[in-house]
Amino acid sequence: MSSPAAAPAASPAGITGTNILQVGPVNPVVSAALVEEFGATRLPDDAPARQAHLDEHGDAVRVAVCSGRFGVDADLMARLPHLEAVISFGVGYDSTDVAQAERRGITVSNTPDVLNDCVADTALALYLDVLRRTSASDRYVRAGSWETEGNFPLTTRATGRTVGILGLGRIGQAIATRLEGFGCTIEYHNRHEVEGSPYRYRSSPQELASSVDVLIVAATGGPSTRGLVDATVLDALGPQGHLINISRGTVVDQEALVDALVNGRLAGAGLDVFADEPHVPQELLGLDQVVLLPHVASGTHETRADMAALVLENLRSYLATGTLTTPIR
Ligand code: 8YV
Repeated sequence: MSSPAAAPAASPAGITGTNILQVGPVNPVVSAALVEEFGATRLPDDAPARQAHLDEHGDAVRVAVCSGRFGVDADLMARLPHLEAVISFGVGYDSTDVAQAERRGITVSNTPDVLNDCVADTALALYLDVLRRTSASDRYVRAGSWETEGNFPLTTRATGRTVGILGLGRIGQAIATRLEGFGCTIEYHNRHEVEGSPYRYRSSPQELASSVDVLIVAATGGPSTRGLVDATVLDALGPQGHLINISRGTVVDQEALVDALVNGRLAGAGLDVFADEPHVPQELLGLDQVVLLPHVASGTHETRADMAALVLENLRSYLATGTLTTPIR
């Protein structure tokens, strides 16, 4: 005979059950804990069921747990009048309406630092792949072209390049450190010059792009960086230049990027993120000089476990003390 499920323990702040809302799919360890440890409810994905759920439970919700992909957007936040905290899985939180949260005194957390290494590793994987064409070479062998066509065309040296980092935060810094191992000269542009940084600061994305071989986008997503890499920046990078993006698709004007790649005004690109995921512009699929990844930068067993642990640590901390461990900053 199975034993009855234990009732979720009430927290000191009295937050439990329908006071905690899961928004969208989240990491399986997090969603299992939300149900088993906290008795949380999940917002249905289907629009009518979602409306009905919000009509019935919206008033009760005090904490929302979401992800960088499916956050608490403006409409949803407006339906949760007693929301106090948003706990988001991922370092990026551009899917949550932070401006409304600030106005209403709603506290928001993300999962910084634990993913720096894996995201930086992915940036380097794209860097090497785009310059040395490893994915394209692999396709060449698999297609039997080595036997029929002969040697693969020459590629571009990856060691000793000048590389621009757009956004020298924690992830940008981890990328720069790795590139130093490749003898690269690092330059950067950031909202503010980083005090004590050994790298040369450039005052705009365009100025940075015009002085480097490869531009790596590591800036935070959201309204303040939307379209930061536009046609002007891409043209400054030029026909010998390469672009890597491991941040958010919205930071780059995707239409301008596709146009520059298709028309040879940019040498190549390595992209882990897109403007409208999981949709990837059709024009990019046939371009051998472009490496396309399905937003996997933090996607290792180890890092996702660390991110899940940090989400749950934030939730437990909020329930016990009313404060988050890693509020956004
Ligand atoms: C996650 C990410 O895949 O942390 C981020 O900002 O983009 C990725 O690590 C994503 O947030 C999952 O929702």
